[in-house]
Amino acid sequence: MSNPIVSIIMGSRSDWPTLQEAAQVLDGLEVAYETRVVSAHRTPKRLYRFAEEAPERGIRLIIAGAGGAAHLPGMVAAMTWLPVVAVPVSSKQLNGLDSLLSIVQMPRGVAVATQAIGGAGAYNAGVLAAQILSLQDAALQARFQHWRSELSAAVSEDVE
Ligand code: RP5
Repeated sequence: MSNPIVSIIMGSRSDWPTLQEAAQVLDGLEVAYETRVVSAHRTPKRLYRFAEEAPERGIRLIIAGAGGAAHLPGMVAAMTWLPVVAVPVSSKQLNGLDSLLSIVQMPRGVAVATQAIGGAGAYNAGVLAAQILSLQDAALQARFQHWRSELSAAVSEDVE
C-alpha cells in the first residue's frame, strides 16, 4: 500500500491471524496501512529503528499486537510520540490474560490504548485508529459515520 499512515506491527507472524482483523477494518474504511513483524525480544534493534523512523515515514498511528510477555506495545510507545493502540493476542498457555496484563498496566506518562484480547480487540483497534485519524480527515470521518450507521442498521430488533 502506498503512503501508509497506520503501521500494524506484531511480535510474530503467528499474530497475523489476529491482527488481520484490524487490517480488515482499515481496508473497509480506505485507510492506508503497512504490516511488519517487529519483536521486542527477538529483534530489539529492528524495534528501535522502527520507532525512530516511523514518524518521518509518514506513519501517524501504530497498532501493536503481541502475545505472552507482550512488551511490544509498551516499548514502542516508550520510543515514539505517535499514539499506540495495543492488541493482546491470545496465548496458548494463559488464553491471553498474560498478554493483557503485560500490556495494560503501563506506568504513568507512557500511554497505550489497550483493546480486548484477540480478534475483537484487533478489530476495535482498527475502529479506534480510524476514529482518531478522522479528527484530521473529513472524508474519513464521513466514511466512518456511514460505516457506523450501517453497523447499527444491521442489528435487527427481532430476536428470531
Ligand atoms: C510473542 O510471542 C508474539 O507476539 C507471539 O504472540 C508469541 C509467540 O510467538 P511465536 O513463538 O509463535 O513466534 O512474542
